[in-house]
Amino acid sequence: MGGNMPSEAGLPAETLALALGALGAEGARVLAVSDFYATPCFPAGAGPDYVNAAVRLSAQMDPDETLAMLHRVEAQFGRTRERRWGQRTLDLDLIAHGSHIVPDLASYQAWQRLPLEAQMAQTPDRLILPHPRLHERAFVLVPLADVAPEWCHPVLGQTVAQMLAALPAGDVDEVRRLP
Ligand code: PH2
Ligand code: MG
Ligand code: MG
Repeated sequence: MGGNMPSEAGLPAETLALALGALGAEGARVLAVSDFYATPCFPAGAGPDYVNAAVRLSAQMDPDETLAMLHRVEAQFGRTRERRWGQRTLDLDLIAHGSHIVPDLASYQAWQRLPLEAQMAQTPDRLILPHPRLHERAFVLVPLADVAPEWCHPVLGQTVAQMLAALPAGDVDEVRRLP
C-alpha cells in the first residue's frame, strides 16, 4: 500500500488505515498488516514522501481478480490514473500471489531485466508477478518483512529477509517506521 497525497479520508496514513477495512468489505481476509513507514518518493524528486505498508491477504481470487479488486478499492479513495509514478492518494500494488509466476517465466524475466530507462518508458499491458521490481525496493521489502519474512521469491529463490539484507544499507535507512 502506498500514498503520497491526501484523500477525502485524510492524510496518507489515514487513507491506508481505512483502505484495510475496504479490502475486507471486498471479500479479502486481512491476515497481517505491517507497520506504516515514511519512504522517499521513487524516482527521487517525483513527488512528496510516501507512506507505505504491506498487507498479507487471503482471498478466493485469481491474480487478475485480485488486481481488479485492488483497483476498485483505490477508486473508492479517489485514486485516478493519470501519470505513471505520479502522485497518488492510494496505490495498492499486487506484489505477489503465492508463488505464482504470471503470466510465465519468460515474460517475468523480460520485465525484470529491463534497464531503468526502458522501465520509465514502457508499461506492461498485463499483470506480471511477482512484481518485477520488488527485490530492488526498500519501500516494498521493509514493510513486506513485517508480514512475510519467510516468503520465498519463486524465481530468485530468496526470502524477503534475504532480499532485504542484500539491499544497500542507505536505502533501508531511508525507510522510517512511523510512530
Ligand atoms: N510507488 C510508486 C512510485 N514510487 N515511491 C515510494 N516511496 N513508494 C511507493 O509506493 C511508490 C513510489 C508507483 O507505484
Ligand atoms: Mg506502487
Ligand atoms: Mg500501483
